[in-house]
Amino acid sequence: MLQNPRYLISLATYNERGNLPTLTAQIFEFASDADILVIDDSSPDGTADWVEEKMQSDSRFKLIKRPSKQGLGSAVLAAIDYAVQNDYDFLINMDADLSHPPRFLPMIRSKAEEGFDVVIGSRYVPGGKIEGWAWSRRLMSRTINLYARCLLGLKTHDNSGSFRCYRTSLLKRLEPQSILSRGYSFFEEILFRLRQLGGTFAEVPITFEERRMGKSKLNAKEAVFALWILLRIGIGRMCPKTE
Ligand SMILES: Nc1nc2c(ncn2[C@@H]2O[C@H](COP(=O)(O)OP(=O)(O)OP(=O)(O)O)[C@@H](O)[C@H]2O)c(=O)[nH]1
Ligand SMILES: [Mg+2]
Repeated sequence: MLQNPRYLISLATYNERGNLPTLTAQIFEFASDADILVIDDSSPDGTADWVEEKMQSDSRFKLIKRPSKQGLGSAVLAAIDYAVQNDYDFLINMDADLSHPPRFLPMIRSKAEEGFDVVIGSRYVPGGKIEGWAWSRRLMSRTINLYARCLLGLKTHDNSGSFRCYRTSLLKRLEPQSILSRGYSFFEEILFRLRQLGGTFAEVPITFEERRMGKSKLNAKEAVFALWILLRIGIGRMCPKTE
């Protein structure tokens, strides 16, 4: 077992300045020993400026500032690279819109420290909940999960949520060029790739809370593109190329 494992918590942001002060304060309430990495795509609302100011007085804040909006999946890939390069033992990813309550961090960490390589903060295991979603949004999310389970052969129940802890020793073995997704299909795809590498998975129930401030970045074009990428990966799995 790891003694005092090092945790990096990654937050991909695009116009989340209004949410970050509350979110980061809550994260440190439940995980004061962790560092927080914000991956910001030059948000027009000045999210990165707020992080830069915090970095002056608190060395636990880290920032990757990218020149343009490049997709949520690519932001998490940048966080994976940072966690591996800087020798963290675990990477925990969360959305920055307060949908992933930090009170679940201790439970997720203890499961990871039990030995699981990937711990999913799950809406779809007993005890998991979603607050604030209309039935149509619930149906869409359930359908995407079923689609991903069938196409990619995943055994876990919440494959589209991003609140997860990854063991970096497993992430090190990923070949970043093998990952096709740059957007929202990243979360299903990385589970598929890590499963191929023999990773072990656990799901702990969380309550997902709909964002109260700021706007969603998920649009129809991104959603359709995500479905297309998953279909391509699924076809590749079912019809492997023979040389
Ligand atoms: N750096 C970066 N962050 C992004 C990008 N797209 C989304 N995000 C962030 O990723 C997180 C999840 O995005 P949301 O817009 O909340 O997407 P969602 O949770 O699927 O959709 P909602 O439930 O409607 O909020 C938020 O913290 C966003 O700010 C991107 O292109 N680049
Ligand atoms: Mg959200």
